[in-house]
Parts: sequence; structure tokens; C-alpha cells
Amino acid sequence: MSAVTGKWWQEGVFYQIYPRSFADSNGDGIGDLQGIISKLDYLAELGITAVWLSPVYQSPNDDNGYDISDYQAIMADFGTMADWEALLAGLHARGIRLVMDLVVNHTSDEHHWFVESRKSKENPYRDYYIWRKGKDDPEHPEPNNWGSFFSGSAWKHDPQTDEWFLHIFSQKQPDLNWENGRVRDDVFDMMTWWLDKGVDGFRMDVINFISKAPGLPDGAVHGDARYGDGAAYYINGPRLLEFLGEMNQRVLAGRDVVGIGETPGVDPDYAAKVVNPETGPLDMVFQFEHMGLDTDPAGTSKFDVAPWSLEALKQVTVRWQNGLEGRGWNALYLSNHDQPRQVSRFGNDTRYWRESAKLLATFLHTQQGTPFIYQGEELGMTNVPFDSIEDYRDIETLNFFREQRALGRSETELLHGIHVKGRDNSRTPIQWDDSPNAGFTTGTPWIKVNPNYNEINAAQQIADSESIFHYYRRIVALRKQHPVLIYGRFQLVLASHPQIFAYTRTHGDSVLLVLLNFSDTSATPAGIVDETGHAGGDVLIGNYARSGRIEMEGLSLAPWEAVVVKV
Ligand code: TEU
Ligand code: CA
Repeated sequence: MSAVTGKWWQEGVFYQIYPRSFADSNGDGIGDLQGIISKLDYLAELGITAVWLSPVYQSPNDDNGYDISDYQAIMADFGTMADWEALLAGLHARGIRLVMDLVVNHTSDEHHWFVESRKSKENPYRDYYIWRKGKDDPEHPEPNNWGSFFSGSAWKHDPQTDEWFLHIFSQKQPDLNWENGRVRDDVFDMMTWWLDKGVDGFRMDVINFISKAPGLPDGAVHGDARYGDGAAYYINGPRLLEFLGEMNQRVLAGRDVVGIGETPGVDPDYAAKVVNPETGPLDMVFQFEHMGLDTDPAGTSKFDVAPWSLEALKQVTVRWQNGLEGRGWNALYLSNHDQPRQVSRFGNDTRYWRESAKLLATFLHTQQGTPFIYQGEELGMTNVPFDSIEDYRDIETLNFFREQRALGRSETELLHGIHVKGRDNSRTPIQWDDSPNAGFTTGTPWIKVNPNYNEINAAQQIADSESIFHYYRRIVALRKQHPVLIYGRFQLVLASHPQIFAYTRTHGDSVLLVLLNFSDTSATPAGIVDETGHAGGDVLIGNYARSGRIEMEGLSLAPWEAVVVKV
């Protein structure tokens, strides 16, 4: 049980919209705000209670809006401020809150702060960014050895002043210097401006990268990597809690809004400090441990893939469920715009597509914490293995491909990693119906539609009461009716079962037993009666035809069967 209860952001379910790929209203091939407005009844039918909107601000789109050139203007591709206001009103009219993306570890290099900053060393904005002199070493002229998330060095030389600026992401995403109090003033004023317009909170992009260790020391070099890993010096840095505390005091405190940090590289102990109900500056964080389970530890990037194991998924889940019990609140997710499609990654997207998508929905909604559904997940949308690198749009994928080709790796090998892990898997347009381009646009979509839209689309699933969409609708509704689903203490059972992920949730007198068969063959939860003391109970929800009371003794779970039992 959490130390804090009854908050709207705990009891609700969030839905993430990646606006470029959601719905296009004017035929230019790019999703937009009017497109979202046209689908508000769809969101209301699903039953979600809050939307996290990926960036819609003015941006040159080097990283699809995560490179912002004006925090207080709307990207022309997406519409106008009046469209945004209409979206907010339309959501609020349906009882749905709106959480905006806040990207303040870095700006675009086209932001006027950076345009000024690069002009001269004396410019009043110079110190808004992280500038350093280069080294005398012709082989390694960069100020330190850090690599960028998007390949290459994390530094770029600027001829105008003959200094280098830091960019942990792309060359068009210079990192802000949070040591400078004027940067903090400007960011906090901008946040307050949005809150005054009525937004219900922020999802804060890589917010735990904002404090860099003094001296910016070189990072460790893994294997034969060309650059060092600076993470130890910019993740959870020395002043992070201070900066977030200041943000809390000056911006968030006293308002009924949510602060959700995106925090790669946090562990439960650090997270518990960030989201402590009394002293923590934020309310929830997105941790990444389960997102790393299919990365080969011997590789040099996330594209070096390895099979994930159920055992490891159980370990990570338990670590976070127990790790924040009573001292924080989990943000639950299996997908987002940076990750592959969950049914392709953790399920079986061919033979047991429908069953495994519903099992993953059950897993997401039966842990302690707040579920985040990523657009299209509720339709069981799948990965898309484009044959050619030409079809990809994501800067991370394209830079990686170019860099690795230059190092001599084969196209086939690289495309394999990209098929499994590339971010464009989750950025193909939402499949609304079986008309051309899946009903996403009447024009040419900015990225190809997944060719499976004839079988997988919203219109078909809305008409089919057994669809993945209706399963999501039911489980979202169920969570609202059963506080045990929200607040119950999580306890793993059948810990070493090779196929079944089983756990109980307990809240006062209310006990649920969740059984998830993560495999293509049937499985028996042998020993569960002894371990839990529960012989059976009533089925609350499941993805096979079961109803009424079921007994644990002799129970066999079908492939990818999920069942939630009230004992
Ligand atoms: O992502 C940060 C992050 O650490 C990763 O998920 C990363 O983008 C990538 O997928 C690593 O392989 C956030 C945003 O969600 C992402 O879309 C942006 O590209 C990034 O920050 C920079 O703003
Ligand atoms: Ca459009």
C-alpha cells in the first residue's frame, strides 16, 4: 500500500499519444491536433483518464519534436495554439486530464537561447549551454570521451567561437546548463505558463540527466567502443535532487498536478527518493530495467539483441513492486514511442497474437502502480520489419546504421537489430480501419503504415466484442471498481515456474491471484494451493472462456492464458 492514496494519477489509467502517428486531419501525411480531437470519443470509450501527449511544440524535427525551438508555440505541422486549446477543452469535457511532455535537458540548436549562445563567449546566453575548449590531441580533440545516445561523440565543435558544446542526444539537441540559475528561472516560468493554461502535469524527458558531475570526467570505455560511457557523470548527478526540489517548490507545489520523470538508469532506492510521498520532488518515474532484458550485455548498443527470460522479467518486476511498496508509486509500462511493440517483444505476435496481447494487458493492469497504455497497444499493433533502411525515419536508427556500416558490419546483421529494437516499430501510423493507409491519412504518410492493417485495425476491433480493444476497455474499467488492483500489495508466487508468472495482490480482506502463462504450451500452476493457501475463487477477468468459480487443483492454463481470480 502506498503512503499516499486517492490521487487521480494513482487511480487512473494514462494513454500516451505520439501525435505525428496518431491521426492526420488535413491529408499532409502527418498526424495533428485536429486528428486527435477527432478521436476523443474513441479515447473516452477506452476508459482512460489521462493523456500524456508527446511534444507538440515548435521544432525542426531532428528527433520528432524532442528538439524544441520554442516551448510556448505549437509546431505548424500539428496546428495552432487554438487547436491545442480545443484539445484541452475536449479532453477535460470528457473527464480526461492532459499531461504535457517537458523536454528541458536540452533544446533544439534552433532555440533562440542557443542561437544567441553560440554567437560569442560574451553573449548573455553563452552560459545557458555547456561549452568547453577542445583538447590538443588531434586524434581526440573533444573536451572528453563521452559518446552520444545517437552515435558519435557527445560534443560538437562550433567554429564561430572555436569551442565545443555538449549534446547527449543529437547534434541538434544541445544540453542546457542547469547550473545557471537563469536557465532554471526560464524553465520554471515556462512550466508555470503551461500550468496556468490548465495542463494537469508533465512527463519530464530524461529529467535525471540535468545535473552533470563537475569536471565532466571521461567515462569508462566498454569493449571496443569508440567513445566512453559518460552515464556515471550525467545520470542522477550531484545536484539532481536539489534542482528537482527547486522545481517542485517553485512550480508544482500546491497544485493538483502530476510530475512524472523519465529516468533511465534509476534503481528502486534512488527512485524512492525522487518519488517519496512526503519529500520527493516528483510523483512517479519511468524506470528502464525491464526494457534492457533483451539487450546483449556483451554488445556495444541496444541493437545487439539477446533473448529475454521470464526469470529475469520476474526479478525486475519484483524488485520494483517490492522496492517502492509503501515508499513510492510505480509508473507501469511495456511500450512507448522509443520501444518496440510489446506483443512482438514479450508476446507471440503470430499464432497467439490475440491471447498474448491480452495477457500483456493483464500484466500491465494488475501490478501496483499506474498503467500507461501506448497508442495502438490496445489494438495489439505489432513491430514492422521494413526491408530497406530507406523506409526508416528515426535519427537513432539511421545514425546507428550509418556508423556501423562504416565500421564494416553487414546490412543484414544491422537490419536484424533494427527490426527487433528500432524505435520506428512503435511510430508507424495508428491503424484505424482497412481503407488505404489504414485511415490514418488521405495523403502519403510520413512513415509507412504497417502492411497488416487489413487484419489489425480499430474499426474491426470495435465491432468484435472479443477483441483486444474490448479486453483493454474491460480491464481499465475493472481497475476502477477494485481498489485491490490499484493498491494491493504484490507478492510473487511459484517463483521458479518456467512458464507461469503468478502473483497475489492483497488489500485489506481483498485478495487476488493473477496467473499468466507466458508460453506457447499449456502449463499447470502446481503447488499454488500449498503456497498461497487458496484453493480457488471467482474469475474476475481472463483471456479464454472461463467464468464463475475455478479450482486451482488440477488447473491447466492454455497457451498465453491470463486469468485473475478473486479468492
Ligand atoms: O528518451 C530517452 C532515452 O533514454 C531513451 O529511451 C532513448 O531515446 C533511446 O530510445 C535509447 O535507445 C527520451 C525520449 O523519450 C526520446 O524520444 C528522445 O529521443 C530522447 O529522450 C531525447 O529527447
Ligand atoms: Ca496533418
